Amino acid sequence: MQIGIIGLPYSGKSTIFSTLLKHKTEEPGGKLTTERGIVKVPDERLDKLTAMFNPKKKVNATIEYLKVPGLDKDSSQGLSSQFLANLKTVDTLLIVIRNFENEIYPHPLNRVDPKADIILINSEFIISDLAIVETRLEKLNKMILKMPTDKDKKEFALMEKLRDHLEQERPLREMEFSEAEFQLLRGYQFLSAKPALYVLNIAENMISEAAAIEAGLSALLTKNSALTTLSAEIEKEISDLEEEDARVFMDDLNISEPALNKLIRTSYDLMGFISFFTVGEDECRSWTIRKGTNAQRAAGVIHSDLEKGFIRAETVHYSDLISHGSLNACKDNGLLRLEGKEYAVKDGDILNIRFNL
Ligand SMILES: Nc1nc2c(ncn2[C@@H]2O[C@H](COP(=O)(O)OP(=O)(O)OP(=O)(O)O)[C@@H](O)[C@H]2O)c(=O)[nH]1
Ligand SMILES: [Mg+2]
Repeated sequence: MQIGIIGLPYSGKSTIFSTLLKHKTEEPGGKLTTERGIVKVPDERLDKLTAMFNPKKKVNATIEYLKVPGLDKDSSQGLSSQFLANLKTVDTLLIVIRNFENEIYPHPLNRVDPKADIILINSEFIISDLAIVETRLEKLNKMILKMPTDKDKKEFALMEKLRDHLEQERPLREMEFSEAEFQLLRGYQFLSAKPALYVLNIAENMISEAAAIEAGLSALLTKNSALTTLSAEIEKEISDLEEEDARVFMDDLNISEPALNKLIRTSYDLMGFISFFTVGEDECRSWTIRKGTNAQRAAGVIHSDLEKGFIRAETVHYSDLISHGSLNACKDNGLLRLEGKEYAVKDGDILNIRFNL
């Protein structure tokens, strides 16, 4: 599961990426290669569990981010094939939108207008998707004329539906698809169908206005998209400081945690992920599953043997454990359940898998 970081030139992609990874950034306008990095998903619950069980190791869930350069303001040529190829493996887009002035590195269109940038980027994707759909419709049309099949006719009808939607300048991510349609569309990698997290990169002196700015853009949000605000420069400063100094710095700015934490959690949610935990003296750990995953499959995320030999999942919810103070107290109060294979694991469940090989 990967998130691709994209955005217009000088929007702050490298600053955000390198801060996510706590590395130094390259010069603006620099390297045109993609870079990838694994980032821990911050989770206060895991911190509390770690304090309770005092294990040797704490292991956070992770997300992989990919910085994908090459989204240019000059769209006369369309999106570059390199850019499109780089986005192939990406499930979700993190779109950096600029909302700061910087005379040395000006916006490519010499403007600070987040609304216009969101529309511009979406229309690039819509145009690119529309070209794919039209090519496919032509091809299907020929195939159906030669030899009509149900399969091709179905796909033709679906492609027409996509074309109508795209022609209204709407991204595909807001459409509902059946499972069969979804499978049919998978191979096409439509950009406007990927879930999108807009990250508004605002000037350092504007963070107190963040909520108002977000509200002003909320009308642009569709299904499968979200918006979060940060100042890349501030986030970079926080990450460069020792924990103690960072605390003081954040207190001064009246912020309770780095905005990057929220960004990471929001991208996790947008991808449809939830976490369950395992706890013990050796290790407290957060695991990633899709919403709706059953207990047996969730066991397989830990180890394939646990899935194969699955018997039951001893389950207690994080909030019950915290409110009762210990696993034993949960047991005494009937809060430690034995769940079977088909149990849909909930966000915040603590599991202990009983298995037999
Ligand atoms: N004032 C201000 N400057 C910023 C902010 N974020 C980034 N910058 C500056 O803007 C310039 C471009 O930032 P980058 O992170 O390199 O942007 P980029 O999107 O990676 O740029 P390219 O890779 O060249 O397309 C750098 O000089 C940053 O220091 C911000 O929040 N406020
Ligand atoms: Mg860059």
